[in-house]
Amino acid sequence: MKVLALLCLATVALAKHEQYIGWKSYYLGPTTFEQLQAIGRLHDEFDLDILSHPILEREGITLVKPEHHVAFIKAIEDEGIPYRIHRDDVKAALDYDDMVIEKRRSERAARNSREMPYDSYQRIAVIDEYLQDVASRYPDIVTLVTPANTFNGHPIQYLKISTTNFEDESKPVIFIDGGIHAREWISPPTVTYAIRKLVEDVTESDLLDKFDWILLPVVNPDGYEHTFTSFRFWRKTRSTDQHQLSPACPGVDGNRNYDFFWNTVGTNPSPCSDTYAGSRAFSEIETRVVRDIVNENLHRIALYLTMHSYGSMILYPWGHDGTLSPNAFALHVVGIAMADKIHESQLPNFPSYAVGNSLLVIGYGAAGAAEDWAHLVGVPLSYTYELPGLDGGFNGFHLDPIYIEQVVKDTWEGIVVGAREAGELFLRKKSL
Ligand code: 0X9
Ligand code: ZN
Repeated sequence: MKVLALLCLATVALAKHEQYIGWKSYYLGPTTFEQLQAIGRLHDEFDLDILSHPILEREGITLVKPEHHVAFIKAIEDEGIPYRIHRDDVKAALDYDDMVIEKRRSERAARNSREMPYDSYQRIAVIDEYLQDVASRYPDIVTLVTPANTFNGHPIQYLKISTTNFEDESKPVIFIDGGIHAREWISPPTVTYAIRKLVEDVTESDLLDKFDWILLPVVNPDGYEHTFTSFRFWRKTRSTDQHQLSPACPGVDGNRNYDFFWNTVGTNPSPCSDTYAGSRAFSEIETRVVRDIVNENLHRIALYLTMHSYGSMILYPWGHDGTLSPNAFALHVVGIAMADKIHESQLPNFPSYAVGNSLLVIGYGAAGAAEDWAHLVGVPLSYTYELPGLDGGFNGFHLDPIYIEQVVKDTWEGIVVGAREAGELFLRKKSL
């Protein structure tokens, strides 16, 4: 019976991921900064889809389309960049992932639990329902906000968590968002887990008493849902009104759409590209929602974290040209403190976090990113987290679902330290 059920699931899964027939993925392990920069160039030349950014002496993973295999291999060999195959058959790997997800989903449905599960990646409906459920169970401290609907009409939802109904203006605000890049599936659960630790399973009550929180698990629900239903490696929004080619090539890269040196580096003018910046800054409703949250609370946001993956990095401004902000010392010290804390609980087989300026760590510049814009307008501590990916055990995923729970717990430890440090700096500044 069990075998029959798995066979049925496999048949359903096989109908999907047709787009990835012939795709392969490779590990790239640059050993010099020149090689790291060359990968940035090859990215444009071969339309690479970098799933996990390499850094010096640490491999990353890139997807390569069938038509570019031969020339791509020649180019990385010419550059002397060490490489090895990651997945020889990307479609088969994704089909297998689907099967496991579906199996976990049906087991969960049978258990009929109200808890947000961390044993698999969740569809947007599960996350939405969780936010609504928490808000209705804890009305004294939780407010559900639905500021807008996406291009495809899906509500964007976030929670405001406060013991003082957001009325105590002396409290610092911590704002965390996730899921702006649709395919980065480990991002939303780190935000929902923060909700759990602030509301349902409180072990750090100072964080609730001394701070107000804004938690937005999925900035880009249209794209996120698209990664489950149609296109696993979708990154952008799903708007079709940006360019005459947009109906054929929907979407804008949300992390190129902020009003920070918009469309100057690390973007591509074609709407068919994964790094298309849109027709103008804040063209997307999703980024406008984040913008409005920041602007409304600017006078007291002490810390902004935007959750991405993969690569185990904590990145800070300025990401377009690698220069440092006047607050770079604090950004670095708090970044290191968060990483150090994560390292205490992290499993030994996980890579340790690299902390630093976005461009200098990743090796490519990108303008229009959320972390830079938030810092520009006045958020003193603003970071992009590239959450860990880990290969092994599973098939197509870069973080096997068996590690979700571990990663969300580790990340929470980093958030705790970040919030406390940011709170201290906020109070010190106010008393000056
Ligand atoms: O390229 C991005 O948007 C981020 N990496 S990802 O793989 N998640 O797409 C990095 C953003 C780094 N921040 C800045 N460039 N400011
Ligand atoms: Zn991302």
